[in-house]
Amino acid sequence: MQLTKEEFKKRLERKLDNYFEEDVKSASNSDLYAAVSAIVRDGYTPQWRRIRIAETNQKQKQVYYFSIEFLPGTLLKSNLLNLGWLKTVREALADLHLDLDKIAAAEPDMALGNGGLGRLAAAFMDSLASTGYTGNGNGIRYKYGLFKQKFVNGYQKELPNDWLKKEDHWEVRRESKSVLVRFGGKVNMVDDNGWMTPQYEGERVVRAVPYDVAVVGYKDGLTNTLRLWDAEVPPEEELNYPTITDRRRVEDLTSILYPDDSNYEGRLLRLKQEYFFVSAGLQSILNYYTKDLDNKDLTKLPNYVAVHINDTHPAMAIAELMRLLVDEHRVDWDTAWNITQKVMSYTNHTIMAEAMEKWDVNMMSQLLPRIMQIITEIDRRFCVGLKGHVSDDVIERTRIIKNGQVQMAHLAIIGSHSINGVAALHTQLLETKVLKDFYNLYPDRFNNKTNGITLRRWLQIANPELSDLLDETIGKNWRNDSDEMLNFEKYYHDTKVLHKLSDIKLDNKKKLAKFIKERTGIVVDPTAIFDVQVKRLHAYKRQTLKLLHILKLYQDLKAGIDHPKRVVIFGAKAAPSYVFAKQVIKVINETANMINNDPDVNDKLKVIFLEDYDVSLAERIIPAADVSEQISTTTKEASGTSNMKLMANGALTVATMDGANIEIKDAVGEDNIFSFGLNKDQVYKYYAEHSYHPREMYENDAVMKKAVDALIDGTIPNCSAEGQALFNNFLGDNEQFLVLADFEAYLRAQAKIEQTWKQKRLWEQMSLVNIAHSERFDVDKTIERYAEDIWHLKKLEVEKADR
Ligand code: C3B
Repeated sequence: MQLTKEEFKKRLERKLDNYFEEDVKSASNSDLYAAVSAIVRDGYTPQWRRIRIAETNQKQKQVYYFSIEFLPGTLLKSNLLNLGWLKTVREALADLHLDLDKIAAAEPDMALGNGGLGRLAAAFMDSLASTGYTGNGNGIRYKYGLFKQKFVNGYQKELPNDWLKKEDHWEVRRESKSVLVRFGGKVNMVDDNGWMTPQYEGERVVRAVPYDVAVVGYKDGLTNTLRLWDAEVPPEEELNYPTITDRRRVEDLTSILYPDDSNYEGRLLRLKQEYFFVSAGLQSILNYYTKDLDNKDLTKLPNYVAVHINDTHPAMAIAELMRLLVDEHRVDWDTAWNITQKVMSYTNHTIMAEAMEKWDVNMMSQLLPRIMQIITEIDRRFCVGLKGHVSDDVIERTRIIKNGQVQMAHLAIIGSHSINGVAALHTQLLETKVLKDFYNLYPDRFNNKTNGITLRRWLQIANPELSDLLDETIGKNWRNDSDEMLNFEKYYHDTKVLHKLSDIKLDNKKKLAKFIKERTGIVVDPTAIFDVQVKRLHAYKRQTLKLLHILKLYQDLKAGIDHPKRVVIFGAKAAPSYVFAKQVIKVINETANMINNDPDVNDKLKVIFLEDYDVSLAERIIPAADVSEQISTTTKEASGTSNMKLMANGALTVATMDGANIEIKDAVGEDNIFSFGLNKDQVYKYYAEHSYHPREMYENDAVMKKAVDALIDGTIPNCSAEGQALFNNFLGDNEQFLVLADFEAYLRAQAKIEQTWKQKRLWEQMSLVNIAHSERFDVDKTIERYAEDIWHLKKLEVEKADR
């Protein structure tokens, strides 16, 4: 639907008047945000409804993406862009002396995710709608999103993120779609007319109420649904929850997102959360299938429904679908298993052992007695089926229940028809190392789907100036078809375009410098190299290697050795219980404090650790980056996605050959990336031979020794304990992230960066090549591959007028 500026202004006045009895002059940004988002909602709601009707009529297959995290960030600008209204609304507001960016900043981030995994899930939602596939998100409506990070004396402090304090403007409560979820109690199997049926005793019943968020596709796209479940006391069960404490226990089920993205904690509650959203989601799918689609034949379910298990957190979906089919719909086991395997597919997002979920059999039996029975039966049949075909060792290694624990990855693999990794190297490591036994059993189930990013958010919204330059050079169609971005490479020798590119970057850096000044009081020079590392804080991501580089630069500058000006920018949250990660934050903050206040260094080097990194902050930092730090220990970063966002915004990558960095190198060519460090074979050799002896490296390399010693020789004030902890870690033979092994190569790569920086034109040319080739990581391409290879979806046919 088209919207004119005049029409928008009229609607704005009306909304402000109705909601707040305000006018445009007196309204606060928060009022204006509420009014503009209401206009947007009015814009998409009719099509949202019409598309749901079309879905029911056409009965096409739909995918349900089950994920314990979704990290969309803010939605106002994204919905405006996708409706095709962004420009009109921006201009209409400007006519009224209002700034869309300021109004949009009043929206709290929907931070229902920790990092890459949750952000990818949100990008997939946007992409499914934009490419025209019916895809639904299924997750949890956490009352508190990922914690707000504050630094106090350099230490990370975590504060609650009460994002729902103000009303959320995008969600719609759909009480009529509520379902009941059962926990605990006893289960007895009784014969009911020849069908063994569970009888529950003493269980607790919780009501799952869905809140639907519209996912507005780009331009001619669909409007899909992200369904987030909240837990309530069922009205008919009120007597069973007589006290406030009883009630709170139910509501607490959905109150917090666990801030641990590769370890898990709060075990029992986490297990409850996992079952809660999986059961609610599957029940609502079956309700839709049997009632709305009026389909009684459950053997046809795989023709209509694909359920995707995003990492192992929703893996119980396999047992829960079996329960629903066998217990509630009386489908025999073999048929139900066949249906389940065809419906389910699973993505693995990490090979870090601590992130492979395992649940205690006793805990699961108490909390989910029927599910535990079903998993036991799946495990039994798996073992029986393999007996005699493979060695007993293989069966022992691959079975689901082992040593009193339920291996969730094994359940996910055994119950799915597709298992994918998230970058070529990652998938290769799954097949040849981590899941090798399974790959031997089911080679056809394994496939790779390299991650992607939404260029709509990371270019069109976050970097409008660069987007305009693309329009002016290659034409506007790249906004619909990212392949066209490759044409940007034709401007490799175009001085005017190269200059423009550099002006745009400088402009973005000035904006970020202003923001840094407002946030931290620190003045940074926008002409310096903006060197960016933004991602969760983890030992394997090696913010520590960056720290050692900073210390080396500092020591050089103190000794009169010159370097081009550099501003190092970090954004990273550490899991609250992750002691080492928090020590790293403290040491970086104290190092930053020391350097930023040292007159000897002047403004040659600045270190800025911005608090509370989230999607909105990423949108400010990424367009202003010159250098993208992707320096994880090779084999450890499954894919990475900040690498793709930074590349699309013209930053040059310094990278180990890990995760999707390898594919970035393939795309841009060796000359347009700064690659360094151990390859995967060297890393595995260290592990296999126990031959990593960092102390020898340290003793034999004076430069390394000096940088590492700065951690303990009193150079950095106020962090002797934390400095010592890092020092001990670096020098231990069991330091599995091999930081010192890559130190020298990293310094060489950084020296090359400095030389290249001095060749302005070459830098701009490399930047241009990176932008052009970021089309390879357009999430729409990733989604097309999932839709075709895994989910077998067709696009929904919708009349233009219905969109
Ligand atoms: C992340 C991985 O660490 C990244 O390499 C990857 O790009 C993203 O997932 C998306 O695939 N990841 C995460 O954020 N949380 C986990 N629990 C596991 C992986």
